[in-house]
Amino acid sequence: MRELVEEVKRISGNMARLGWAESNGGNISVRLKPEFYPYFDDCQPKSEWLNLSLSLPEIGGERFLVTGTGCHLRNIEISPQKNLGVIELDKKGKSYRLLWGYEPQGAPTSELPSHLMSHCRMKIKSNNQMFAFIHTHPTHIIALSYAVANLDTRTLTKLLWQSHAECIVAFPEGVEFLPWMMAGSMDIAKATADAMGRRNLAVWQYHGICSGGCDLDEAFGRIEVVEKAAEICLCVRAVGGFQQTLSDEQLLAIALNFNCPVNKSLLD
Ligand code: 2HA
Ligand code: ZN
Repeated sequence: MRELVEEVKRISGNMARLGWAESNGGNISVRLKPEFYPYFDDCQPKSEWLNLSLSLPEIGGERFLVTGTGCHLRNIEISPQKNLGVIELDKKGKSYRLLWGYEPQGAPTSELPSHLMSHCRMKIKSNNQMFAFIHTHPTHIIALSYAVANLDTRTLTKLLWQSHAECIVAFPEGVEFLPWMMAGSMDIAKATADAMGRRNLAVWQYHGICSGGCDLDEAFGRIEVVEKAAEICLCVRAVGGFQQTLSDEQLLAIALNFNCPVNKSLLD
């Protein structure tokens, strides 16, 4: 468990220093593997059962390490017990209680519905291999969601694939584009979870990005590649626009070279 907390400290510190987590922006959750459960078996629950207004039987009874609402990610490395908590869902996945953390008091991130509903989909689609979910505010991908007209999943994915030759390998299934919805709402949670059933990345227009992975490094790495591509794309646009770009044939050749099952419907 200590190792996992160290990993969250390292990832959240990096997110803050990259400028992706201003103030209380961004949040992280990890679905705990059963090997971590004994660590909390002796903890007196620190709260009553609290209603989730959701029904998530697929992850009923499971435990999650989650960043706290209002917490600044940069402070996790300084005081993890204040800024992180471990929650446990009831067997039906309808309510949760706090087992550890958020000292002296606090609650999970305002984006908890997006996190938990996405964990549900990721668990099912990956046959129980995906455990990490990150939401954050990378500058360039947000800027791109203002700069390009009529964005949709296909347009955004292709633009990113063409802006950086490693993209099609990092996210061969594409990036879901979600038009603006209210942060923390059930609408954005449902749309994000649906996206996570199809892909591993979802861009929230004018706001940020969500990423899932087997572990935090994988989820974080995916965002790094998207953000790098968005930065390159904006640089190119700022100096007069694309004079040439990767062709569909070149993109497919890269995917083939790395044995990537590319979603061809996202190409012309
Ligand atoms: O406050 O990033 O989307 C944390 C957020 C909300
Ligand atoms: Zn946010």
